[in-house]
Amino acid sequence: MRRPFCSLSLSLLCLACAPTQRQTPDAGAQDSKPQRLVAQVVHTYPHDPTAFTQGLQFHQGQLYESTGEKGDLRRISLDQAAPLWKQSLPGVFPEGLASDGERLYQLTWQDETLFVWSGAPPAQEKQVAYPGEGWGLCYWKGQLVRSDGTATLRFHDPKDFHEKSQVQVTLQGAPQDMLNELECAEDGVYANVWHSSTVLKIDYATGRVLAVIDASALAEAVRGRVHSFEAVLNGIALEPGTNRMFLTGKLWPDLFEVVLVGPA
Ligand code: DDQ
Ligand code: CA
Repeated sequence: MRRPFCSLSLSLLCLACAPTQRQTPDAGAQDSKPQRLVAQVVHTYPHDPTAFTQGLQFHQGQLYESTGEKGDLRRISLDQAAPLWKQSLPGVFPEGLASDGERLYQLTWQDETLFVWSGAPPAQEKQVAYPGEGWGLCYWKGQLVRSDGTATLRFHDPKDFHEKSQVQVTLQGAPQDMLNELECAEDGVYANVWHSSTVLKIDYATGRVLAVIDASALAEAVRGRVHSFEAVLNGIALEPGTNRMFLTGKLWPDLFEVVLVGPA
């Protein structure tokens, strides 16, 4: 819902307003068609097949993973499946993981607790309570972007995690829910669609889906080596500097480096 009151110049009074819902005037059925891309595997690396991947994130030159179910934060490498370091988080179900370069931010699914980590190895600096579910998380231009299983992306202030604004994700006018792991890129946010082999690339400002990425070759590559209905594509990380893209899945034995190409 748009809040006309907030768009008035009475900005002081607007401090009390709920998060702003951003919309473009022409959002709707006339949305331009998204790009159709395919994720092609260029390298295959080992991944711990017991890791219920909920977040994949480069931080200070290292690769980190948040795992759900049993739950931990771990530092991993492309050379081996076993984590190089990990800290268990008993009693919670960890989810999305983001880095602002200085800290790691880790969501929980239904525990309404955000873990904030700093230092190397990371130490828990604080926990922040928030309402609702936590699915995916990434950091973009001073804000943490959160998915919660709905078609809404929420933008939070990293300082106290209060929600500043939100945007609805649409594909040619149709809301897209089940957005799970996220990765913030310069020109859009990548989102895994839960229980699918599809990754969406979404415009930050309008929520429009810019690209639909078919990552089914990856699910195909692990087929026969995963044994759970919940072993689905989840985990996207872009390497700062090189911009290499890595994708994996929950309980998958492989972590893939991919390139995105147009369909043949
Ligand atoms: N979420 O990632 C979609 C937010 C939550 C997934 C929870 C899946 C059920 C966990 C049961 C564990 C079975 C191995
Ligand atoms: Ca990520």
